[in-house]
Amino acid sequence: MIRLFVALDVTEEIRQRLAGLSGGVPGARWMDPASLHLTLRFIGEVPEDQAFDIDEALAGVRAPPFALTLDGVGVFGSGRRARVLWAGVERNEALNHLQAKVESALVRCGLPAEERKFSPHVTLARLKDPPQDRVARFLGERGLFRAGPMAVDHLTLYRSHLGNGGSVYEALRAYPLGREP
Ligand code: 3AM
Repeated sequence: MIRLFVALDVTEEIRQRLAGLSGGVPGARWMDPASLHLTLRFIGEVPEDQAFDIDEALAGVRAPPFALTLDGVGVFGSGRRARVLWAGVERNEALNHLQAKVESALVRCGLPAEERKFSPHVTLARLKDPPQDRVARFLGERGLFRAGPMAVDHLTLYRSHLGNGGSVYEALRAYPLGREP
């Protein structure tokens, strides 16, 4: 079985801006800047032969390239159960369109539909029982964060290797946007 997800890569310029946000929350596990990404669809564990179908399905996604802007920071979970610090994404119809195309391509190749609403973000850090005042201060101080626009011209299929020190992400294949069939 292999654990897969589909994401947009972050350009070097934006990577550096996001890396500049790290720090200030004791116990937070900050993402390695090289691993920053925007998940479009978590796939999960699939048998390797199904990965071939997924690859083919993603290669068939037709959508134009576009640009996106990162806007603000936030947290999933609240209080002591805050789990993830993230950078948000300005409302973007092209992004929603692409996500919907990826979703329908994956459902067509046999994966169960994603039940959760798409809430685009770039994970900055994972938290475990963080000091609430420090999370609040982080959000307050970084609330005006903006970066971009960033050009999006491909999707990437990632493999996630679970490990003790956190997951390691391996880019398996990139799929350019904007090709003619
Ligand atoms: O891109 P981020 O870091 O927000 O949290 C996992 C990570 O999200 C998420 O998929 C991304 C790549 O691992 N993820 C992990 N398990 C998940 C699940 N069961 C999940 N997303 C949805 N359902």
